[in-house]
Amino acid sequence: MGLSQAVREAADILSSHDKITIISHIDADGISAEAILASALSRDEHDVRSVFLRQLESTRVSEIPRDDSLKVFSDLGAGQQQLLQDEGFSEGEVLIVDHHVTQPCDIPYFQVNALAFGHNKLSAAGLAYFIARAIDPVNTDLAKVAVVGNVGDMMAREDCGLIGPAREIVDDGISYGNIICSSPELTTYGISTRPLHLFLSYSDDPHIPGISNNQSGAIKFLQRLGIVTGSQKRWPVWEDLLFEERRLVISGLAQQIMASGASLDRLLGEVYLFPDEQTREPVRNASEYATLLNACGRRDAAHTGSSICRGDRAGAYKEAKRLLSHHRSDVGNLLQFILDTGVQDLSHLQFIHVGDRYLDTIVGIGAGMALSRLNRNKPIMVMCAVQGEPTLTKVSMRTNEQMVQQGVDLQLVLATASEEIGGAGGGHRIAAGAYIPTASEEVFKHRVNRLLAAQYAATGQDHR
Ligand SMILES: [Mn+2]
Repeated sequence: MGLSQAVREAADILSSHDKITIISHIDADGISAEAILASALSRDEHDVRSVFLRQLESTRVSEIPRDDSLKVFSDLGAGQQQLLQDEGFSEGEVLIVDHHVTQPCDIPYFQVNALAFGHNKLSAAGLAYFIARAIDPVNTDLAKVAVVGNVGDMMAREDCGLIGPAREIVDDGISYGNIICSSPELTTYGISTRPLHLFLSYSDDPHIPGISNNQSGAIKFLQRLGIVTGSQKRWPVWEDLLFEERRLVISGLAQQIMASGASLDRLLGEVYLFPDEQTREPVRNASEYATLLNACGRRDAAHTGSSICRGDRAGAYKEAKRLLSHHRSDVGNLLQFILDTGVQDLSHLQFIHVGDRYLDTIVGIGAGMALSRLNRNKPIMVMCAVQGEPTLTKVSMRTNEQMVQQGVDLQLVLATASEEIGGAGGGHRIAAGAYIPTASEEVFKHRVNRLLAAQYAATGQDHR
């Protein structure tokens, strides 16, 4: 069976059920996937309810209603099929729409899994979109939400744009008229809302000498090009600049990067803009939209994020922006804490434990931001306490594209090291997380350090 056949079959299963419960993940991809499925099904007059879960685990199963509805697991489920079986979910009441590694199980639950068809750059929201489109082509307006989910799950990161089936979704949105693909465009985060000098100074993939993490350097650079004056009352955002001004900035940045001998590869790519949204709003482009959804999900407000995906630009949107500003200030405080406290250095790892000061759902973001301001040649690991789980420690790791090219694979490191001590972990090569027993923290970090050393050694690129 190919992807399109699985999608067709899933659409038929959905169409044949009146009552449907969607169980989805709380991140941007999970929220987008849920919103797409729920929109398509409501339009088709099904009775739909949704439950959002941070993780599908035994302590959370009670949140899934035990009734005669079809249970659609989206952005989760593939890796927890044994649990579904143990909990007594029958084959006929389950549909899995996921893109995570599948777990073998006796009951052959029907799943549409991107990985199973060889697509590792297609997220759950992308699959949900194809299913929605198969239910009714009228749902092509939802391509926009699917692009947000894919970008939120970093599907565009490695290739500086979406590829394969995910790129087909972009084309649907372009034809429908609610997506503009801007290319070649700066891939830096924050084109719609970030004041220009901050936008440039936060840009660190690739690292731009004299500008990345250097606000005054970024301001001087912009003044030198005549883009801003010294007495700026209101900072423009990237989207405000004229085409010629953008070209001037891009060639200036390219010169700085080339002068340092670094590669220009990741500077430019495809950026997805939404012309039906107001300028200077986070929903104006895919990556800021995804951040808004993540801020909702991380603060127990996934339903608010879903309302936004379904078009709310009033109450839910206002609430989400409030959550986003809290989220930003928490992340800022966390970053400052890491920089002020300093990291411990192991041979192949920089490490810090932030205790119970911050939400465990934001430490990964803090780790990513800290990495570019610390040693950019060693992966960073941040540990923190988990609220309400005194015996559990959350681990977040981040690295960068350069280290990935040298053989670093954080998903493999964390999955291996956590499994050995009875924890669980996974993610991507560049960003991964794990939950481990608090009692094993010391052993764990040294084990991770050794695994990283082995990865560098295997490619002969040990940097020490
Ligand atoms: Mn996902």
